[in-house]
Amino acid sequence: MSTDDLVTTKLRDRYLDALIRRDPDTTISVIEDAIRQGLSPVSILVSIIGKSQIRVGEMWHTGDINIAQEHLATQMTLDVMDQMRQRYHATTKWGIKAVVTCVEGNFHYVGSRMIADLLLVDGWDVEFLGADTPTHDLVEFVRQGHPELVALSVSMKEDLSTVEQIITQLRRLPDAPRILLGGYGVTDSDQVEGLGPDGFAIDAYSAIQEARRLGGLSKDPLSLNEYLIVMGSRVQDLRKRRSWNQEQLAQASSLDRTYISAVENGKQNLTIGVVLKLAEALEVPIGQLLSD
Ligand code: B12
Repeated sequence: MSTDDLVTTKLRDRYLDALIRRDPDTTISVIEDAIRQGLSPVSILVSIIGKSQIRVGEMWHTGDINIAQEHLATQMTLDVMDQMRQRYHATTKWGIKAVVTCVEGNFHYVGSRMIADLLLVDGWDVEFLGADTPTHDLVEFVRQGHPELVALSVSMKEDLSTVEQIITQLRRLPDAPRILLGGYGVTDSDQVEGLGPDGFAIDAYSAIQEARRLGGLSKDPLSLNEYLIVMGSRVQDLRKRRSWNQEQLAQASSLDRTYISAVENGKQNLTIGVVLKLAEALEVPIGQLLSD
């Protein structure tokens, strides 16, 4: 196991343990540790929170915990995800709208909340409808709101006929959106293709890539310019959290103030040496400035 995997496994064990012990403070501090150690939002959501939720659900399915304990754990996780939403902000707004929802009959909404959150961080305008949205109401909602993308979450194979109905009805709309399908219930690509969505993804990593492709955005996670904008806003955010002005950061990092200003505006192509200086001055691991 690599050091990274080991770090993630330890954090996940602590997170799951806190869920089962009903200890919300520890769930939050585990995620803060994960952020400090430079894990990206998608890794935290999928590898720590998502996998723990799967374990909690399995414990309910096998009768090791009851529904009240499962509900509390899920609620604690949603609280943690709320906090993550406050923390991560999109650096670029694309002006493209996505509606994210579970199909009618599907109550497994944590995964779709993750997709909605990752799209938000990626710069989409997102309307998250949550669990069990009736097909008729969803189609009407889309007709009125004109989103460019509808992301449908399917957790059970039994829901596939509902998906077929939704796709058929959405296709009939004058301003039909692109349709992205995903979730635990749609792992068989042949079956999915038969339903005719525009895109399909089995995990959160590829979900955002697929959404970008359908939205006509660059397929690469970030171009160099976008990356510099992201890094610049991270530097600015960290500086402001210390209540420093640009001059103070310039002094702490032995750089020029005009240089700091260019960095924060995403106008400066940085060397690794400069990133190191900034990370040291801001007292964060270098990965927190660099990671995608
Ligand atoms: C937790 C859980 C529950 C909880 C849900 C709590 C909640 N509020 O979410 C409760 C206890 C309520 C529950 C109920 C039931 N469950 Co349940 N549940 C699970 C479990 C263990 C984990 C689900 C979860 O939270 N995963 C964590 C999230 C983060 O993962 P995820 O949902 O897969 O999402 C990820 C990806 O799939 C993807 N993704 C998700 N949505 C989307 C959307 C798009 C567009 C894209 C691109 C990607 C994407 O990205 C996410 C992040 O990586 C799964 C098993 C499993 N391994 O998934 C069974 C499972 C889904 N449940 C199952 C069943 C059978 C049921 C019940 C029928 C049980 C019963 N007898 O009542 C009910 C049905 C409720 C309903 N009508 O929906 C079965 C479904 C099997 C099938 N028929 O296909 C599963 C697979 C368990 C099993 N192996 O039997 N369940």
